[in-house]
Amino acid sequence: QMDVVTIGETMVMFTPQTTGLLRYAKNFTLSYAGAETNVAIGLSRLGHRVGWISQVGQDELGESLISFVRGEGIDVSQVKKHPTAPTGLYIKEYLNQKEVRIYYYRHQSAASMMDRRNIDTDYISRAKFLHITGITPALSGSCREMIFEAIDAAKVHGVKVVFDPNYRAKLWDAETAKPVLLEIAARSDIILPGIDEARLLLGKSDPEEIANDLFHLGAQLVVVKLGPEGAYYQSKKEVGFVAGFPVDEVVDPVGAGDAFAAGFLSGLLEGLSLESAVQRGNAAGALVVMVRGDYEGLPQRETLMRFMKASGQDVL
Ligand code: KDG
Repeated sequence: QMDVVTIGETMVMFTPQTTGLLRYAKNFTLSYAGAETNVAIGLSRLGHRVGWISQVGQDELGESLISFVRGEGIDVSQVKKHPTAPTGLYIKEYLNQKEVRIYYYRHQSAASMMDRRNIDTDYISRAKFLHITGITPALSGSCREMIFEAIDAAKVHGVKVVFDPNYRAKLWDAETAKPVLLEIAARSDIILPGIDEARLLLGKSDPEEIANDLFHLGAQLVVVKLGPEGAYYQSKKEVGFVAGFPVDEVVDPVGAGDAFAAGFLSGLLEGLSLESAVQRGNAAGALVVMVRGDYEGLPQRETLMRFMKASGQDVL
């Protein structure tokens, strides 16, 4: 029995220890980057059982990646090793204090070689939620097919599909992405778009109109993430808005959406009201942006509860 199963590529990330053009960087810190494992780590730290479907290279960095994810308490039994394609890399460049550029070295990576055969229906059927993002279908045609296969497997077994559109402009252009992301949205139960992504996908900026459009496609629950302001939610029965938590200083905004998904799903798994689940998502998001790194700030349960209590905001 599993609470959440997620699918996607996680890369080994190299972060330079100095600012300036990457060409001059000599010392790097090794870490890991992947939206889906960020969500998985967030859930695991909050005490939920999570599994990750993926593929790494048969190489040292692949071993490092698997150890890391396993170390966060995530089931890695569905992570395969590709005999020839390498583990994908993600390199950051800090041009100055404010400007960051990123470089992917993931074209034809081991994970991008995933296909339908990476999906074990039985494994997915044991979860309550299947979490997917719009990054995986951008990796390759076979990854796209795999995502639809996974969604079908979930649907057959009554596993709820949670979709974060996570549009990545470096992987595909908006015209190519749009129909694919909308097709996935149409097969998802819960959709968690950021406001900018929703604008890109639907051409609308009003959260209520966005949610209505996604309901027409077939969603049952939509949360539009509004950044530091908070999040708007809508189900068949309820609508509402939950304000974000005040943050001392935004050190690194990356990973906020993933933290939100982890906090929110954690709330749903525990049977909280929609409003409280959204609030828990907001709290996890706030905690992540106060720490440098994509997943480092993801809270343990005690940290999350303490932060919510100390915020001065009513705990819903
Ligand atoms: O959501 C944060 C991710 O963007 C980051 O961890 C890297 O998954 C990643 C990607 O593909 O850009």
